[in-house]
Amino acid sequence: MKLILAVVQDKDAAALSKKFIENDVRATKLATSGGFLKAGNTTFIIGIEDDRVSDVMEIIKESSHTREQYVSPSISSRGSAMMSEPVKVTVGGATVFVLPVEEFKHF
Ligand code: 2BA
Repeated sequence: MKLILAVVQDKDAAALSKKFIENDVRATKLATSGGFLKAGNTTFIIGIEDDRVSDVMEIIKESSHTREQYVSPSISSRGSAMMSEPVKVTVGGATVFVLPVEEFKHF
């Protein structure tokens, strides 16, 4: 068994949840925030049999879209305001980690 941690954009979370239900993929959804943009995103925790990992990865890939966002680097390292141009970053589709599961129990 594997544990998949998938960080996706909030805009993609509802469609991805729906796909998981349709495909009988059990998942837990967490409201998270990115360390860089400090904006909300969604992290799914999925416990899945080894032979279904590639199917789940494909579902995540299909449902997660790349978007461009602008960040204002407005505070300098000394904490004073700076006038600088917003910086464009490309966010997503999804950031996915696959971990081995030593033991799984469902009581
Ligand atoms: P954030 O940390 O808010 O990052 C949002 C986007 O900002 C990133 O998109 C990337 O394009 C950019 N970015 C992040 N750190 C940067 C830096 N130090 N310098 C320049 N640009 C930077 P994604 O790479 O698609 O990441 C989307 C979200 O996935 C992240 O939101 C974070 O919540 C999560 N994530 C990404 N890599 C991770 C990792 N190695 N470990 C844990 N979470 C990660």
